Amino acid sequence: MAHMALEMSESLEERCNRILRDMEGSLTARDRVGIQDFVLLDAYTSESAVLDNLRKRFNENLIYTYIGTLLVSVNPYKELGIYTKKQMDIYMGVNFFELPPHIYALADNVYRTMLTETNNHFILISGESGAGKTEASKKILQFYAVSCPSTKLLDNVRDRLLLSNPVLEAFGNAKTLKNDNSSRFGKYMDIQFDHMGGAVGGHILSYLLEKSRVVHQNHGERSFHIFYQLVEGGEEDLLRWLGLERNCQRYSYLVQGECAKVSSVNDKSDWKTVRKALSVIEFSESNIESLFAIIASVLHLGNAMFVADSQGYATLNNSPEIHWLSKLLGIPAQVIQVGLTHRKIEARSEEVLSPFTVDQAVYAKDALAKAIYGRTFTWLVNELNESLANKDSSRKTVIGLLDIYGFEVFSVNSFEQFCINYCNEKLQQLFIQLTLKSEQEEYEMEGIEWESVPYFNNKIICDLVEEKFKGIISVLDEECLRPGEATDMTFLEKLEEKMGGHPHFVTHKLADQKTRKTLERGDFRLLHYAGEVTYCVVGFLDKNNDLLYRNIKEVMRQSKNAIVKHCFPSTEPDSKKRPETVATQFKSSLVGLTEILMSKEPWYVRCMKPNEGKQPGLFDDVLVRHQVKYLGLMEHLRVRRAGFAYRRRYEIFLQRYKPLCPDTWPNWKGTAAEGVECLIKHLGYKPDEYKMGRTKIFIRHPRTLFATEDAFEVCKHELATRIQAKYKGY
Ligand code: AD9
Ligand code: MG
Repeated sequence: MAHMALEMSESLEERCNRILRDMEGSLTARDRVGIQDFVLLDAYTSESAVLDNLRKRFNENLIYTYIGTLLVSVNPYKELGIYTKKQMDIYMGVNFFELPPHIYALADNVYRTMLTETNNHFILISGESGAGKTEASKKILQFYAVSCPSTKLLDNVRDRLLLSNPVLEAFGNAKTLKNDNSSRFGKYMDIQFDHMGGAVGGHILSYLLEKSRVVHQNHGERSFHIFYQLVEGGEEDLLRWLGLERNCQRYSYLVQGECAKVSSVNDKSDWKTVRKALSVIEFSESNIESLFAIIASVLHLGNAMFVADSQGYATLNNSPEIHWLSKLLGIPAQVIQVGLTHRKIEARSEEVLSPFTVDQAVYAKDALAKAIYGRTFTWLVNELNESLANKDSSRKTVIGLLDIYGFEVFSVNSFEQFCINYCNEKLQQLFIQLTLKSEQEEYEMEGIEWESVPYFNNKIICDLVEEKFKGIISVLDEECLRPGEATDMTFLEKLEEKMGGHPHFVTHKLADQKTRKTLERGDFRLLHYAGEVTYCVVGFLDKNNDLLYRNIKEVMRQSKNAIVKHCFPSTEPDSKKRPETVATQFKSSLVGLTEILMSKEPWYVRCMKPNEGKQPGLFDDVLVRHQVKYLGLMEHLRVRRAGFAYRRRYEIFLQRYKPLCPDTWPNWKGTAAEGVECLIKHLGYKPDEYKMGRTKIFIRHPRTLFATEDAFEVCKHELATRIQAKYKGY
């Protein structure tokens, strides 16, 4: 409030100058800590200057920098003590540029814009694997949890929103070589607010979980956290009931990567958090039991060993695993045994059981483990949504948080990386459409003089992957339609034949000419916007098909475990009708996501990785420069610098600020554009600070708008006092 009183005695111009001084800081401070908004950088067009500024700030533990309202964040890989309640209070309700850049400032600004404009927003958090996206999204959620109005009812919603995170992370995150807590699914979360700004509900959409991780992990990686949490942290009674030993090494599905223990992860205490969260979110005790029974079943399934009988067929005689599976899933042991060692085939309108070889049985077992886990994950998200749902039908506005798996390149990349990197291409495309492209188109449409900024449009790569009939996904689906004939290699041959001439596709034959790096037979390479990735085609067809034998589904349908029963409903279309392939489903879900996002106002957090070694204090110039390049920061900066930070339709601008000028208050008779002209003349806007378009006013710097907004607040306060005084006697 003292702050407010000070502002009231300041003129608009004085205020602008003060903010500008604060922003730029003294020259010495600026030398040391760099500039907090790249837009103010003198040599703003030079990549080296941007890099220098990032490095300077990183070395001073200043991980955040703006480009206008876009927030750039560099992962510090250490606790900085900047996410305290005190910090939240500092940033609450304060204009964006008056304090050092912070994720809280962005969160607060989005929130206040949503409240004043009563419209929907989303925050797109992007960056490669390990850059800090999930951490950023958690900080934003925590900020809202603390800063939004609170009542007993709202506190309940708040707790559920917050606790949905550890639960989802336990089931959907895992240690990879890039990140000890890597998101293996995409997450879009809407936080719903009522007209008073209270967080009243939420909704989560999840995207393509990497379920192959359940049965296989590369060296140095783990399966999903929940397995290790249960084995390490589960209470003695619970483990006994589940038939589990407290030793991850005992479980075949947990030791593929040979690193069940991770120093940065505390499975035991995480277990406690998850267990408590499930209760607060009000999962019933019986559902919680069923959930852990499923996790344990997957581990038992992984240990089931098939032995070949005299004819070479798989058998599973009396294994203890089958006993536990039977108990935990509530299915007779004999039924499970037959289900895992046979498939049903149709022979002359009759169904007969055909026995598996050991290899086939192992394959079917893994497919079942993946299906159970994947479907349980979907069930979990639905339950969380049930718990977060706001049943009240009054109008709400939302802030969406998008935190999806980041771009990743390993030494061997498979179908999963192909999907993840395709998803990142789509998000980059969305970013381009919403910022660079639409920004420039808007200037043109509004008749504002503008020198266009060239940028790399990655649409060409999105098309290469997703175009109907022609793209990689189409070719893959085509091959999946030729069971028995098509193989991963025929898929590759078709790609080479069809995409050979594409500038972003490198075949085996062309490898030397295009990138001067040879390719192994069985690989293809894509030149993504974020760098080149070599994909190994082995497993592409299989993972895209994601088939589960019909009779094993029927077995699961008999389960007495409530969640399994729910996940394998009897109404499920049977395998005679071909389900959509994984890649095609993923493609459609990304189209759906793009539509959701396009209907909202965008905000951006661009996360960067300072080094590959997850180390604090190490700033790798080459790595960061590469990210500056591919994240399109230079282009964004150029557009921002040359353009206008804010724009408002004349009608909206006039409606809000007309009390600030006696000529426009209370009623303006002329057109909205004339009213705005009159208003800003009165406010003393300088000619280079704004431009009048066809339908909107464009304001160059946010500080001008903020100063106007502050003047409006003061005016509102004065008006309220006058009204109060007038009606005092009544
Ligand atoms: V992935 O695409 O899901 O693999 P993210 O989500 O981008 O990736 P994440 O947020 O999980 O990365 O960050 C990786 C690790 O970096 C975290 O586990 C923290 O140890 C560390 N990190 C990230 N951001 C911060 C931060 N603001 N402060 C401190 C951080 N540490
Ligand atoms: Mg993540």
